Amino acid sequence: MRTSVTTIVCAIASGLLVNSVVVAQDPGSILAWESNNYGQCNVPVPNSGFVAVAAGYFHSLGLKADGSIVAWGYNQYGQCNVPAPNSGFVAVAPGEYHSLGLKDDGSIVAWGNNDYGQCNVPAPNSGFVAVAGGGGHSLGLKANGSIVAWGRNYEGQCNVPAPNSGFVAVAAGVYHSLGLKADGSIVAWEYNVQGQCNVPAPNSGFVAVAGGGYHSLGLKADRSIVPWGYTGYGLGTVPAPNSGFVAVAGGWYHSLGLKADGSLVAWGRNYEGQCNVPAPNSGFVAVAGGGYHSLGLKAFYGDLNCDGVVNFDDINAFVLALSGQEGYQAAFPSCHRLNADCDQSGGVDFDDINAFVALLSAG
Ligand SMILES: [Ca+2]
Ligand SMILES: [Ca+2]
Repeated sequence: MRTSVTTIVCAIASGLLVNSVVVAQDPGSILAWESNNYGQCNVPVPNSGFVAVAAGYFHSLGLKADGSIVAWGYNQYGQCNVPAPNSGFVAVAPGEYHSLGLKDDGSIVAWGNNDYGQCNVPAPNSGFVAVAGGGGHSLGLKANGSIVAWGRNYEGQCNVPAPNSGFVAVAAGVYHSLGLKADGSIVAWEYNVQGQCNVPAPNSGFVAVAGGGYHSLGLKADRSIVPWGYTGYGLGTVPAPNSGFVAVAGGWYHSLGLKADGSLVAWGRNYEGQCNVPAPNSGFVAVAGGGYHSLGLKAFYGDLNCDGVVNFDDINAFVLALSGQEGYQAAFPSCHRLNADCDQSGGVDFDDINAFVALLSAG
C-alpha cells in the first residue's frame, strides 16, 4: 500500500500531477482536486444532481438525488463497478479499495476488493441506517444503535467495545474504527499504534466523527474540530479560527472541515495539492477526503428536499431551513441546509426568500 505513495511523489517530481481539475458549477456538482493520478478527480458528466460525496484511496463516489451512485478513478478491484440495480441508495461510503452503499430498505451493498471479506455483509443484511469503510474492513450502524463490523480484523478493528449500543454515527480509518454515541462521546478501537483511538478529554459534546488514515477527527457542538492520532504533516493543528465548522472529513494524511458559510478548510499533507481548495472557496455543502485527493460538493440552491429539482415541493423544507439547523436536519437528515442560501451570501436568512422565489419561478 505504501509503495503507491512513492509512486505519487515520483509522479509529482516528474511533473505529471500539475493539472488542476475544474468542473462546471452545475447544481449539486462535485469539485475534485489533486492528486489525479488515477482519474479520481475527473467527475463523470453530467456533473449535477449530486447530494453526497465520498472518497476512497484512489477512487471517488457520488450519490445522486435519484438514488444512484456514480464511481470513478482507480478500478483495479472493481470498486467503481456499482452492482445492479444501481438505484435506491441513500448513502455512500468508501473503503480503501472497496465501496459501500446503503439502500432505502436498510440493506448494505458492498463491492470492490474483498480480500478480507469486507464486502460480505453479515446476515441479517437489514436495519442499517449508516455505513463506513476502512482499509480492509466495513462498518454498519443499525437502527437500534448497535454497530456491525466485518472484514479485516487482524488489528481488532471489528471488535466493537461493549456495550455495543447507543451509537448514532460510525466512521473508519485505515485500521481503526470509530463510533459516536447519543450522549456525545466517541468510542474508538484498534488499531491504536498512532494514538488514533485515544479520544482527547473531555470526551463529550461531539456531534460528528470522521476517520483519516491514521488519525481521527471529532466535531464538537460548539463547532470546533478536535483532531487526534497521527500528527505528522501538521494534522494535529486545526487552522485558526477553529470555529464555525458544520462537517469534518479525513483523508489519509490530510483533513478537511466545512464551515457554516460554505467554505472549506484543509490541512495536513499537501505534497499533491490536496489542501489547495479551488477558488471560489464558497458554496460547499459537503466534503470528503481520499488517499491524496479531496472532493467538495457544491450547493444546489433551492433544492431543500434534495430530490434533484427545485419546485413547490421545496417550499416547506425551505421554511424549515430558514427557522434553523436543528429542525431542518431532523426532517431532512441527508440534505444540506446551505442549499437555502439562494442569494449565495454565505448564510441562510430571510434575505434568501426573494432569491428562492426567483429560483422557483425559473424552475
Ligand atoms: Ca427539490
Ligand atoms: Ca443567504
